[in-house]
Amino acid sequence: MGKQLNVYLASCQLVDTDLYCLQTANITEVEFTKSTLLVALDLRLTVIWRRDGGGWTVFQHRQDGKVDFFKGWEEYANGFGNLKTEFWLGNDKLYQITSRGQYELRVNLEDFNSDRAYAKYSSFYIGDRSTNYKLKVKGYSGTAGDSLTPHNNLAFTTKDKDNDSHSSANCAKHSRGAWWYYACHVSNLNGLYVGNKKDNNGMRWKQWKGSQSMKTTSMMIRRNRL
Ligand SMILES: [Ca+2]
Repeated sequence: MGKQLNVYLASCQLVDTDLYCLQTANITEVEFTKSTLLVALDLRLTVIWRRDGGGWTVFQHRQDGKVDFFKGWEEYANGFGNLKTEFWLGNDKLYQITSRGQYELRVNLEDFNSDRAYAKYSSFYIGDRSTNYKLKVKGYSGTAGDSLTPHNNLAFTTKDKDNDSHSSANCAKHSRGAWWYYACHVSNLNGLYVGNKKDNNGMRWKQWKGSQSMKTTSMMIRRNRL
């Protein structure tokens, strides 16, 4: 059995009916190897989602468009935004966390009619910088439909680093986001916060609402409890 790190809840907030808590370390599971402890300490402040069994570490959250997500490679590598509002945790941290074991992914979506849906993946892994943070995802279940498996095995692309398979365009520039684009996407949750409208450059999850942009999104991971 791993020891437990102390938990210090900084604050909790309700986003509609969902409870999000900000805490000072990632304590969902801790095995005291040097690397996991370093990762936990490096995260320090982590947003945890409490439903569906709890223990979900949120790495992407959007709710009102106040944080600009149309950012470049280094910002996506390091993370940006505000953990109390909107943020991207960072691709380097996603690699550090998901390389520790087998992780599952959950994507929560809400539109402007308060319709809600989710997509879960039983396996989720992000490669390191040398792979351009390549996405490995599989095992869909949920209510939103699968708009991520088509992005499996693809590198991350930002407006200043084109790793997509579109021969003549940079899909991040074209779609105003940053994602594991091919040419270009069936999901674009880091796209523009365009509000209540249909726009493929918005925060789209095609299998659920076509090109309708979302009001609220969260992407989160949890170590598989096998
Ligand atoms: Ca391209």
